[in-house]
Amino acid sequence: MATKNLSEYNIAKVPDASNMCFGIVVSEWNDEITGALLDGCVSTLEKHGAIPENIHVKTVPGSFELIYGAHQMTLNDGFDAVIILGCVIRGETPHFDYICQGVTAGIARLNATSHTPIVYGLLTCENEQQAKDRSGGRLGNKGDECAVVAIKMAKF
Ligand code: DLZ
Repeated sequence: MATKNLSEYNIAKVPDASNMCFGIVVSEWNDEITGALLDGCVSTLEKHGAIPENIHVKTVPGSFELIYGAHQMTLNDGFDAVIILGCVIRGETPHFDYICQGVTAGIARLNATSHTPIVYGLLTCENEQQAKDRSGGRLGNKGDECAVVAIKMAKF
């Protein structure tokens, strides 16, 4: 059983983000979950000094479109890091596996080829409860974790 709290981190190891600019692409599918991921992500970026004008949020219909959205953001030289936020929940067909594999491979490829780091905030869950647990519930918020990673990678 998972125990790691996604919102816990060593605050002393997070650089100041006041001069950094972030792009966030968030999926509308499972929007209750992705909205909570976005809230966590933005508030953690701001907690570390990022100013709201330097946090640019764009939505895409589903997680598969996160690849295109992230790619477009990396073409804009203004971002120090790009974060993708999405949630895929297993259904009755193998669609879940194709989406998870497609997004993961697409974002990994982009990350290796783009000069802007991309942070992978895709929840891949067996059911809605697992998604709730990781978007501000029992296991913290993946959005918080992504914000901290984005700041560290922007500094990198
Ligand atoms: C089609 C689909 C399904 C079944 N499930 C999800 C999901 O759980 N999470 C998600 O973000 N998107 C889902 N989608 C939509 C696909 O990501 C994509 O938007 C469509 O296949 C159109 O390209």
